Amino acid sequence: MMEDLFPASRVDAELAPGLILARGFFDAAAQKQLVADVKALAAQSPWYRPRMPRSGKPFSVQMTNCGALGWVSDVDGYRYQSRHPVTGEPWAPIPELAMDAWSALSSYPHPPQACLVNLYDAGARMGLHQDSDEGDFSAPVVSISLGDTAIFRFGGRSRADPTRSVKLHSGDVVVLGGPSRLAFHGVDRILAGSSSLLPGGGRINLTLRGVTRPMP
Ligand SMILES: O=C(O)CCC(=O)C(=O)O
Ligand SMILES: [Mn+2]
Repeated sequence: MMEDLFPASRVDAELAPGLILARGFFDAAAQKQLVADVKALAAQSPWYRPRMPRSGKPFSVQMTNCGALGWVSDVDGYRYQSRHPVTGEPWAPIPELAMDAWSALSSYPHPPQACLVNLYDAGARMGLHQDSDEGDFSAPVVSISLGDTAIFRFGGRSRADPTRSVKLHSGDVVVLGGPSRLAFHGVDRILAGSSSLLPGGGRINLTLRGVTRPMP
């Protein structure tokens, strides 16, 4: 399949109105620190494999969360909750470096309430979807890539809108805000062996979000 890929450059690019790609936002040292942070948070809030609503089909990605609220999916549907679905414990705090990316890139005056952490192995993918389970869309979504390169697909606010793809490398950060807050997006595939950041390969994605309307 032909992929309409943006060239990799280290400058911030507006891929669509409100859809910003901050290439190489995290340098190698920061990426290593974030991996250590994710390892630590996963010791408190372990990886688990969510299931699709209704069908109960397992996701190809493993997930955990950090922050006040975590996004979960099971046969009953998608929702945010303050406790890990398997352990019943509160989620671990959001790593400081992830908070830094939010502060630098979100242009939003409130901290994130949720951070979903996705773990992709070489065969994992994420279908085209909108991030629309939040009760309020005024905060952008800030999404951090670590490890193997992902082919990230994005389109418009309607599933039928045309899509384009871009490679997300380790250290890149994507912001879905403004007119692109509800843009469809997904991960078509992971380029196995493209990064040596994670022992054993694979990719980690941290997705920071606001969930409820902030108090005035
Ligand atoms: O892994 C990514 O880059 C995107 C993840 C995503 O869209 C999500 O978890 O909602
Ligand atoms: Mn998403």
